[in-house]
Amino acid sequence: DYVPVPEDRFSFGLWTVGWQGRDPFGEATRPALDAVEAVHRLAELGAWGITFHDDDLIPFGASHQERETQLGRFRKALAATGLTVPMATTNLFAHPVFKDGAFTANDRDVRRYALRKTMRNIDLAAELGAQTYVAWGGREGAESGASKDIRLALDRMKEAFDLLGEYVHEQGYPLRFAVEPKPNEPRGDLLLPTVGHALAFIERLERPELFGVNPEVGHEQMAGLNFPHGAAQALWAGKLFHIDLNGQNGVKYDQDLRFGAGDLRAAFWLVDLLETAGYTGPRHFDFKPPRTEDVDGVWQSAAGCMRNYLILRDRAASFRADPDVVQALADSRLDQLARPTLEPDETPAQLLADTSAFEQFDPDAAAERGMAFERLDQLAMDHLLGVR
Ligand code: 3MF
Ligand code: MG
Ligand code: MG
Ligand code: MG
Repeated sequence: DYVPVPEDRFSFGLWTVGWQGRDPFGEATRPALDAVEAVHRLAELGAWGITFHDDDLIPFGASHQERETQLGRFRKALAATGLTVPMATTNLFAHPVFKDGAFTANDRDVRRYALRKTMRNIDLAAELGAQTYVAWGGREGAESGASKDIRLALDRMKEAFDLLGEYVHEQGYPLRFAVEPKPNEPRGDLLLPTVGHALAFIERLERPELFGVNPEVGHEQMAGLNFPHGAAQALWAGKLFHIDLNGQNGVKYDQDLRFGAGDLRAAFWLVDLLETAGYTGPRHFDFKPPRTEDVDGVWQSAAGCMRNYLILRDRAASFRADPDVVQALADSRLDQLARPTLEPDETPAQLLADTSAFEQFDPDAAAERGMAFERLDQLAMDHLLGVR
């Protein structure tokens, strides 16, 4: 049971299973993973898609011939396995040229280069059938105050996304962008640090309809935020274009644990949300198999991401189907929350004229009503822990 199939729409970044375990304090603990092998292994495990940064697939600085050879091998592996490329993204953080950012680097020539690097990979993404282009600004940020004028940097960020939106529109690519927020790491402070910042920024773009968000579980949790709430607000805004699933233990460095590790309750509520809110996008894992793992451990970790999602999907469905839960939801008056506060077309004057809303309303009596949330939450815990 809990065996993933392509219909589950699970996808993995090439950089996730391919992470060699290099961290700021230590060298790689694992050999490099060939993209072709990654495609075959992921397909065998039941995944549906693979995603990549340009440089994950084609080494930075590769010649035209090397690029074509590698793309040919990759395409062949995709065709042989049926694995799809639902999303692609640009590496605008690894090469030292991006040490002060890409779209918001102080150096103008670096910004122009970053745009060209991105456009080149957008062409490839479109050619491989991707529907989403993720943009994580890993080096867009600062360590000190005067080094970055944040308002000007946001002007430059808008300029970049407007240009890319225009490009995709002109080319007629069926691609939408998903901006990935992160509060810090590798920069001391990053621009567009949370889902909320990104959503507000998107509305200032020239083609906002082409832009949504790609929230990552651990990134919001690094900021101490409630990830299911952030994902829900993105859904509410029609902006959850993509999602990075992983695990994180609270406010610390970006742990990128396999999905289900870390804050398990948040994972449960997230799966409950995605499965009940009509999210049809990829279930994309952006995790790092810990550097303690050998190659077998990498695939155990990848399989665990999908298995945990499927277990949580099952647990969330059993929670929603339980008649005691249905009753508990009513006791907690979720049905009332679903009801508009005003009557249809009710005006301010009509509300002012409704004495039951104020003059006759008894706040003390209303305050005495318990919300019964603890019983409801314990039912959720029972389902999550598998005892119901
Ligand atoms: C960093 C990330 C990134 C993005 C990736 C896709 C390397 O914390 O999460 O992964 O997800 O660049 O845009
Ligand atoms: Mg991340
Ligand atoms: Mg992360
Ligand atoms: Mg990510």
